[in-house]
Amino acid sequence: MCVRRSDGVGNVGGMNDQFSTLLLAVATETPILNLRRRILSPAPPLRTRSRPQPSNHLIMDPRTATDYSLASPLDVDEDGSFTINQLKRGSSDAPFERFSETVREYVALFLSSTFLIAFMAFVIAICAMDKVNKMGGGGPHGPDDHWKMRCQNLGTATYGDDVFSYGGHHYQVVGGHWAKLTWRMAEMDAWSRCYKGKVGKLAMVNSAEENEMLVAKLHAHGGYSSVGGGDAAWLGGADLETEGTWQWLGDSGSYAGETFLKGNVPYKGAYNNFRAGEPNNNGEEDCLKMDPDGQWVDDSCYKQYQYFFVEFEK
Ligand SMILES: [Ca+2]
Ligand SMILES: [Ca+2]
Repeated sequence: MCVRRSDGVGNVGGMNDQFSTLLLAVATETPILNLRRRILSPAPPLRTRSRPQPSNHLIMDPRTATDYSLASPLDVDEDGSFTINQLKRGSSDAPFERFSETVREYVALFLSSTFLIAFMAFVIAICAMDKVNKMGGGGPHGPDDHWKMRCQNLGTATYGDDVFSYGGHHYQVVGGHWAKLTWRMAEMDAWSRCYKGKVGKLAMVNSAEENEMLVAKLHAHGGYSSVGGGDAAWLGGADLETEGTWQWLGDSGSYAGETFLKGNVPYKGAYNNFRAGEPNNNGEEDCLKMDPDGQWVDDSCYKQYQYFFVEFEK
C-alpha cells in the first residue's frame, strides 16, 4: 500500500494522518503483533533459589504409612537453567530408619551369638575327644596312650611266659599244643602284655637270623608238639589294610606299619620268608603264620593255631 502525501492538494495530508492512526490502532490490538511485542519485551523476573520456597505439602504413602514432602517441582536459577525436584522423604522417615537399625542390630547380635556358641561347642568337642583318647577310648587300634598307661600301671605283666632278649628287643613264645588261637586273639593278647613298662605286640621279623631264633624258641617251648607236622605260630604281619600289600603292625597298634611285601615282590629289599607259592590269598587269607619249619604262609585270620610270638617295644 502506498500513501501519497501532497502539501498542495487540499486535506489529502490530514486524511492520510487519520488513516495511519487508525491502522496503528488496529495493528496494536492484533493478537499476532501483540505476541511479537510480548516476545520482544523484557522477560519478567523468574523465581530464583534465593527466593523463599513455597511451603511443602505432604503426601502419605498408605502402604508404608510414610509421608513424603514435595518441594517446589521446579527450581529456576537466575541464568535460566532449572532443576526438577523429586520426592523426598518427610520427617516421618525417622521411625522407619530407627526400626531398620534395630532389626539390623538384632540380626547382628543373633549371628554373633550363633558363631560364639558354635565355636564354644567346637572347642568343647575337641577337648572331650582329647580326653577320651587319653583315657584309651580309641581301643587297641587307637592312640597307644591307653596301652602305655596300662603298662606303666601294671609294671611287668608277662603272664608267666619266659622273656628272652635278641638284638636289643625282648620276646615271648606264647601258647601250647592244646591252644587254639586265631590271629585276632593272638594280637589282642600280645597287646595286653607288658615288660618293664613297654607294650607288647605280635612279633615283626626283619632278618633270617631273627626268624631262625624264633623257630628255635618255638621248638624249645615246653608245650610244643611235632604231632601232625608240628605246631604253627602267628606273626605280626597282615595285608588287612590293602590286599597284596603286606605290612607289620605299627607301634601304635595300626595295621599299617612297615611294608615288607607288595605285589609278591619284596618291598625295598625288606626281608620275608614266604614259602614258594605264598602268599596266595587262597579264599581270603590276610594274616601271617609261621609253619613249624620256619617258612611263612598267608592264612585266614580266623583259623586256630597253637602259638604266637610277642615282641616288646624298645
Ligand atoms: Ca590277603
Ligand atoms: Ca596262603
